[in-house]
Amino acid sequence: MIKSEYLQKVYAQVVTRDPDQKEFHQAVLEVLESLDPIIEQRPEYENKGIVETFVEPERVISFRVPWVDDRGGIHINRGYRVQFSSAIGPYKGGLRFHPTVNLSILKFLGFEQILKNSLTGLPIGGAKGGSDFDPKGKSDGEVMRFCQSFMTELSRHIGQFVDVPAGDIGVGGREIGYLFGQYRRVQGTYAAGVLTGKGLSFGGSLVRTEATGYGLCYLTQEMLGKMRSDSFEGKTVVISGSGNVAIFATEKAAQLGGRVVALSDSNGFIHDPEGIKLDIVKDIKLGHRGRIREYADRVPGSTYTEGFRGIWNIPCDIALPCATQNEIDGEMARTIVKNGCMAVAEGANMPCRPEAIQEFQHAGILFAPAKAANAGGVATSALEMSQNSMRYAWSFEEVDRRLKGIMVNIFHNIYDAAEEFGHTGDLAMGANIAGFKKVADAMLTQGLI
Ligand code: NDP
Ligand code: 2IT
Repeated sequence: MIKSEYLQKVYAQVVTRDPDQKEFHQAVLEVLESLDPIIEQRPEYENKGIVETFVEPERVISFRVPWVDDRGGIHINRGYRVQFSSAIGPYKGGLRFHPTVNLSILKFLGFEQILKNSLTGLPIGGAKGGSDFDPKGKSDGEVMRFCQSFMTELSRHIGQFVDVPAGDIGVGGREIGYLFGQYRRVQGTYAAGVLTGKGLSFGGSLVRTEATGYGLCYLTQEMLGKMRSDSFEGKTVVISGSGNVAIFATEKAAQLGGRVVALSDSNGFIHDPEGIKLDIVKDIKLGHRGRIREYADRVPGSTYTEGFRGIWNIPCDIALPCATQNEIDGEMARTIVKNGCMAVAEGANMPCRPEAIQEFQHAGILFAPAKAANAGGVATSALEMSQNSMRYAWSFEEVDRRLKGIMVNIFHNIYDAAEEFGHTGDLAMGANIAGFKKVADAMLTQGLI
């Protein structure tokens, strides 16, 4: 519930302006509910109209993406880039290729990205983009032609000092390679810093592939240490999804002594009580883009169950949702609590519905919100931009050390912000306040309005 009349008015206007953008409303409400104490303390935010400016994207670009399939059939998809905020740096955020993509989802993701990027402590603004293109079942040639067409149009709107896209759902190293190739071709310039998540031979950074999942575990480990004097050691971990974030969260959780027993995709989930064998998952997912059900055919003692929601019935000490938004509702959250879970950290963006977060907080379970917990991906993207500017590449150990330092800092920053405003332990509130304050002060100082 929002208390401040000013924030209530801002939220009402967001809903009235775009009544159908449910995911965007959800993300805005979750943030505004946290801002009451800081709005009370800093009346200039209201007097200068900071919050109503903050919730309106600086620019929304929508474009046609025509492409030809392997049989000569013509397809038209829709492409978008939401350039939400450039108050503290060039627009920065991923591209999502998934049939569900629409403006509501991209605006929620772009909005969250502003706060997340602010929390990294690095100079990057917030953006998100993508297309309703479905890469599943498409040949490499089809994906390449789609990416080329997408970038032909997007290229006029981005640049290493303007807007720097990266990957997200459905966009990994293969897609970034095709997108970069087309950017280079149409612009006639080698500006490596225009995209992140690039291949290592053309300006990519070591650790970027692993960064979101590793960063999630570094922050979770710090949270367990500071708030429970505990760690991953000996813990049972359930991770949803089996894409980039889930795979490298599994790797790091296991390195830290945890036992990951379940993974999922949008069709179903696997359960391996002995601990997931990650080399087999990598072979299935990264080797030939297969489905997670193959795991159960290859590993005796493991099972596959249809339906991705059932994964949260498996008891665990630590839950890391790493698939997509709104996958954990109130009922699943109650099951997770009942089964004795001690910590939930969001690897995906907004995987927990508001009722679920309430369940965790009421039960006294540790909860690390996405904008802090999964910030390792974009933070390492910013490290990739730094290396591109220097025309230099750091070692794996160097980037990993910096990533870990950033995640530990984020944890302490959000913990301290929650404490300062009288809500010790409420990391969701701490993340919203700390992320917002930096951007709001930059807006005030620059006289953006
Ligand atoms: P991938 O495309 O690599 O993997 C996505 C995974 O989530 C797949 O297992 C996919 O299953 C599953 N999934 C996607 N959509 C749905 C759905 N509607 N219902 C159920 N399962 C679904 O993406 P990432 O791992 O990169 O992204 C996962 C999450 O992490 C997203 O929320 C993303 O925004 C967030 N994130 C990603 C970062 C990155 O650096 N990549 C950084 C920070 C956050 P299937 O194969 O069946 O579609
Ligand atoms: O949600 C996210 O933070 C990402 N998909 C990564 C964005 C980036 O620019 O690396």
